[in-house]
Amino acid sequence: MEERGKKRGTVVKHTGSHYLVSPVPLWEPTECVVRGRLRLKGSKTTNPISVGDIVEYIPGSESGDKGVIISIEPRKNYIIRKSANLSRESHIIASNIDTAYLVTTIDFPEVKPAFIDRFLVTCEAYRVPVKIVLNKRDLISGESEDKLEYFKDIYTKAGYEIIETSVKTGLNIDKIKNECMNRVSLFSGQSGVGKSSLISAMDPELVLKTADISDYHLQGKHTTTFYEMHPLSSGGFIIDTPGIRGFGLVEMGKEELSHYFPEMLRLYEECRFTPCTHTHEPGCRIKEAVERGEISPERYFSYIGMLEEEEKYR
Ligand SMILES: Nc1nc2c(ncn2[C@@H]2O[C@H](COP(=O)(O)OP(=O)(O)OP(=O)(O)O)[C@@H](O)[C@H]2O)c(=O)[nH]1
Ligand SMILES: [Mg+2]
Ligand SMILES: [Zn+2]
Repeated sequence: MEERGKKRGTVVKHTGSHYLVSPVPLWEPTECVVRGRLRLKGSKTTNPISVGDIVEYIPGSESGDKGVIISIEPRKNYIIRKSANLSRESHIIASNIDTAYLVTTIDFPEVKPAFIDRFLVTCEAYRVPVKIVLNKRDLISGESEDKLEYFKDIYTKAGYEIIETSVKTGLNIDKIKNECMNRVSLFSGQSGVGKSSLISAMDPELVLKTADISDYHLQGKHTTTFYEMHPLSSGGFIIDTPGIRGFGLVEMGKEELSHYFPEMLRLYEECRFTPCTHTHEPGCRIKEAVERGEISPERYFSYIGMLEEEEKYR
């Protein structure tokens, strides 16, 4: 096939049937399909191409033909998950990310540690720098203040930065906005935590669809339905994503898993036997650290949960 008029661009939206590609940093999205041969090469993922991918493409014609994506450049990093633990198929959330912001809340909705930890482990495994955004700070009072302090203690001890935000009061919106300048940032997390609201608050030119969480289930309603990159008027690009229902880990070796818990990796060399799974081995430094409170028991339980899952499903 002739490759005349070939361009290099970034995938900025995935709608299921087609992609929008823009020659970023220029913002000129054009609709593209994937060349058949390329599709076949895509291994076990439901989407061989994701938002954030840098591709070569032949733009569409004036007469209305769609453009064609002809190749993908190797990824700097990406975030991948399984929709369910038993599922064989995995899904790439986004690729080539400078910072992933894992948006979460204490209440409304309540986000489970298993979800947070699987997301964080995946970021470590696929080399994605990640920060935790604790949104809806304005809703936290009374008993929830204790839950917040507890949460902060767990994740700062683990080595993660936590940014408390509120779209309602504007808390730390400017801080995130400044951080996102001239970079590619991903906003991900469960439905209803306020990803689209945060992005809209950062840039008055972006008005993304948002919706109240349901009164009955106190869960989000999956308002954002596409993976989409938006240009910030202050420079840089932000990827908004649909709320994630279940975050299943993509296969990892049992020995490898603890390397993706930064607080465990730090002590790994001090275990008497290596490789050590930090479960039954004598002289395990990690277990000692949990007993002494240097590693939070919640994170250790999460680790054990993932380890057992690896055994069950592989
Ligand atoms: N009180 C309060 N409400 C917020 C805050 N941020 C977002 N919300 C509300 O939370 C609800 C859900 O916000 P969205 O931005 O749609 O959430 P999302 O994470 O994009 O959800 P999905 O697109 O479904 O994944 C909306 O009613 C927002 O107005 C906040 O900081 N404080
Ligand atoms: Mg949304
Ligand atoms: Zn050990």
